[in-house]
Amino acid sequence: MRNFFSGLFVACALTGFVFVSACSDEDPLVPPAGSSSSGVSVSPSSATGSVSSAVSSSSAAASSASSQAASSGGGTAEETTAEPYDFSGNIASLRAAIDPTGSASSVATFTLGSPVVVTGVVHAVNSAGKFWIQDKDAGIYFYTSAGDLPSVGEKVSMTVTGGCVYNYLVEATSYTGYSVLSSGNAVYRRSGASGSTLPNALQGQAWQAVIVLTASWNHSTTSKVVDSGTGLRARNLTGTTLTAGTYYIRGPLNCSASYNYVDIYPGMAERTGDASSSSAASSSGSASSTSWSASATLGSYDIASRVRIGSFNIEIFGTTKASRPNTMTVLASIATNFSIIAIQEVGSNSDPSDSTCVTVLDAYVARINQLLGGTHYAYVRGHQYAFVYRTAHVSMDGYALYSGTKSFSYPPLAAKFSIPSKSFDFVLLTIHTSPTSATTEISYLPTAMAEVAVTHSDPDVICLGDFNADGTYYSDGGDAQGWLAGFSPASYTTVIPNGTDTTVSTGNTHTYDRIQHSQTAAQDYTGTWGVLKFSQYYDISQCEGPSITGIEDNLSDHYPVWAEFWVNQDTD
Ligand SMILES: [Ca+2]
Ligand SMILES: [Ca+2]
Ligand SMILES: [Ca+2]
Repeated sequence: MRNFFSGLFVACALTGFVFVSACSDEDPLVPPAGSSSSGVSVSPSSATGSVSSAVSSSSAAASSASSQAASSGGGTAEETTAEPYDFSGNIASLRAAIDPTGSASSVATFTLGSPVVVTGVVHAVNSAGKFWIQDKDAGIYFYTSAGDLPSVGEKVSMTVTGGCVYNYLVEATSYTGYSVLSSGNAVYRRSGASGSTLPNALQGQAWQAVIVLTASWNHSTTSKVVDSGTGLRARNLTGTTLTAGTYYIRGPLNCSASYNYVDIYPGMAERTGDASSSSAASSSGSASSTSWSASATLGSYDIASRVRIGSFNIEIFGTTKASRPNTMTVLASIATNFSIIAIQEVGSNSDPSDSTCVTVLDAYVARINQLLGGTHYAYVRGHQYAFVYRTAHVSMDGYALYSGTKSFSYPPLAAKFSIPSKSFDFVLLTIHTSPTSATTEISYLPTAMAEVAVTHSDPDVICLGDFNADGTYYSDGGDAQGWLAGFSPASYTTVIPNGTDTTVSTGNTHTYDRIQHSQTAAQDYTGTWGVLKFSQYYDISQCEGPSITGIEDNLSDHYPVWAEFWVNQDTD
């Protein structure tokens, strides 16, 4: 049998963000609100690039040093996000033990009557013994004299023995039994939006925002307004001056009697790539806000038992779309719902240049990782396709453009994946048919699926993408039939049934986007599938587009489709 994989394929490595942390001066035990100690740091830098014939991702770590914490209070601005973490670490209980009313302005350091065991993912680090953790319910600041210096992304556990409330900020002040349970965990961040208030219970949680600086901002100068409508501010605790520009910032939500703050530690302000921000509206002082919404999710899934796989035609996903920060943020947030997401129309809706694809995908995956804090996703690509995947959830065991016996307008991309330490291994084949050739090309897919099954030595083939399998392009067999014509239920499962609306347009309900799998994967399919309709999950009001801001079409003309598979039911 001929080698199906002699075609062009380009592998890309994400050289993620590299954050250089710094040391800090010893903090005063209880710092004054609004103050910041010095610290030496190097500004965050980002580097992206590609290499041939290898897929890898560099590690990135955001962490450490500088400044104190303090203060809290009645600021305004609201959470737009959900689903921070998938575990309860008892942090809400700890907060309640320290501040039973949830509103104390000051409580002197005291020994807890009953020590509280907590578990959380570290999402910001100040200095040894001083860091922020969060679980799915709550976050809290540790302000102790302990010598432990965790890294962002570590899940830590300890028994908290003391606490205080300083200027409305609830703090754990002593603990025993510190241990690191795991590392490299994702940091899910909430974001602010206008019109509502930030309850104190959100203190200590991981936050993200956009800040526009119309002038340089020294780390020792006053806080800046992030959202003039809500009073959310930012404090530059990086130890360095940030020059005028637009930044994505991420850090713990701190507070005082007057404001909520996003504290920016070293490595946690990322320039968006704007040339300058002179046109940005100024609200107070020299900063103003742009809204950044993201981080909603479909809901968590138990990765110990399931893998969620999506497919998304990101309409003409080129450098123009990639240059729109808010649109990119939502597109990146969408990817975080999936362990693997197949992308079509990377670079072009037909034949893109490799360099454009690499540029766009580097930026896309960097943004995904930025949202999560750390390097979690990587990609492989070919032609107008990519598989963006979460490296802790799946192993990518080889990929190549299809070059089998059938001819497609845009030769599909195949990749072999497996689940570490579980039985499920499978081949993904992503396709975007040429609309005018859809009938012919869809009829070729069963053959192509069989061929990549042989090539990758696994009968479990999941074919997913924009089939154009409806409307005037294709006679799908009829909505009552449910399954896609040419894919009889005896041999294939039609995951996305006829009649499902996968298009953004309100003018049709076509089922262009599909997931078909071979029958050997029936044992692996959970029966759970869906269509991610943007507005149901994300505030898209700030998403930029060619004309009108805030419409779904600015993201794509297709919705993502997805399905979940068991990770340990596979026998072939
Ligand atoms: Ca298998
Ligand atoms: Ca529609
Ligand atoms: Ca199977």
